Amino acid sequence: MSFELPELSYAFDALEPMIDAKTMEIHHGKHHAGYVAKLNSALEKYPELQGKSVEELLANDLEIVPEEIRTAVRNNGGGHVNHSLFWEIMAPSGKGGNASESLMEAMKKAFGSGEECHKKFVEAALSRFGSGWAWLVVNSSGDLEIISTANQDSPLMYGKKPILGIDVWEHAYYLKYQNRRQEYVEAFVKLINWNKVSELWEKVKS
Ligand code: MN3
Repeated sequence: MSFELPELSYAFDALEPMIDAKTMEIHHGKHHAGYVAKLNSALEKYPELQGKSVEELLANDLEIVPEEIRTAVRNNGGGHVNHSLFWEIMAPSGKGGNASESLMEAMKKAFGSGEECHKKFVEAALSRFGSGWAWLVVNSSGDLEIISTANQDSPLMYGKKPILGIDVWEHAYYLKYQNRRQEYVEAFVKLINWNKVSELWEKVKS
């Protein structure tokens, strides 16, 4: 069994004008597809790992993955799982709904308010130096936390479950925004699929 590129649930141009169709097409069809292909190729010599989920491979800093392919699985398994989540937690503008009552309560508990959570998330996305991600995760105590990771590292490697994430690699925004990461981050926030994030929260917390 090998990993597969998930289909998008919307068209490449559905997130316009915040994220342009060309960026979506290349990001999904070239970058994400590349992570999937390289992950499968890294696992070729290790049939015993091929039945594992990507979450199992990445858990505990990839402890079950042999040294020889650990970097490849870290980068490409991380790339696969990160992007799979990324596509799901965006929705065409105005269609993403709102955070559920339960998620809102958790935000208040962790950050004081929904606005403060939002602010910390944006700060994490802007302050990540170079390529990486900013995340809203559920930690091992079941509380929300904002973190950022370098490259394609997934919060799953550190025992944290992501329910929202933004890709701040330049490939995610360069065609439209060039070096203006802040404009991209502000646009992304308008695309968050809060219905989906709330659903993930329900799943992870139980
Ligand atoms: Mn990307």
